[in-house]
Amino acid sequence: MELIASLTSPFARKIRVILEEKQLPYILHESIPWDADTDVGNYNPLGKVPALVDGGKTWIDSAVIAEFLETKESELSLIPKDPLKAVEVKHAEALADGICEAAINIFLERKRAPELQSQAWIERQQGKINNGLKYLNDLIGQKEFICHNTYSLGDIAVVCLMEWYSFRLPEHDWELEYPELARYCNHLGERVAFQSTRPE
Ligand SMILES: N[C@@H](CCC(=O)N[C@@H](CS)C(=O)NCC(=O)O)C(=O)O
Repeated sequence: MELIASLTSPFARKIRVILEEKQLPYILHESIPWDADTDVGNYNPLGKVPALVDGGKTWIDSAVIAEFLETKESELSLIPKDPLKAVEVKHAEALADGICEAAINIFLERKRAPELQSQAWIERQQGKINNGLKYLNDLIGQKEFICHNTYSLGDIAVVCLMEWYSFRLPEHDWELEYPELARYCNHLGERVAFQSTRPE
């Protein structure tokens, strides 16, 4: 398998963590979608990472790729076989990914020339982040894992989100505001798959 990814993308990191956790061999094809000479468009018409090539077929979107990887033989299952439990895990993933999209919107907006930046847009995105983080913090509470007392794709999505948020928007001291979420992320972040994929 060949994974088209940039090393800082939180969505691509989800897939790198899954591949490590499932011990599935792959080739990392590094490509930064924002670079002028990026080749991401050869793999994804939307010009986004991640994309995954396997057996002549190319898959796009981290949620789709995560589901595809579940079809591969591995001792570790990250999406439950039970349909309702699977939806609950994907719900947690969608929540984390949605918060991540809002955070990326702020990150990109801040890269624009100051006179072009919209404070109203930034505040709108920050509202989604704050509501989402409070929801996650309450959902996780004292638990070790977000769903069903079992490590899953939902946990991977949340840790990739929070570590990206700390990495790119460090001015928000969320660990103080959301202590349950912080405890949970710090604990899970010790797993080798997170350590070996952490952006510098
Ligand atoms: N829903 C997509 C989002 C992927 C995404 O937004 N990737 C960003 C990098 S973090 C990207 O490639 N952006 C380039 C662009 O939007 O043109 C997924 O989960 O894979």
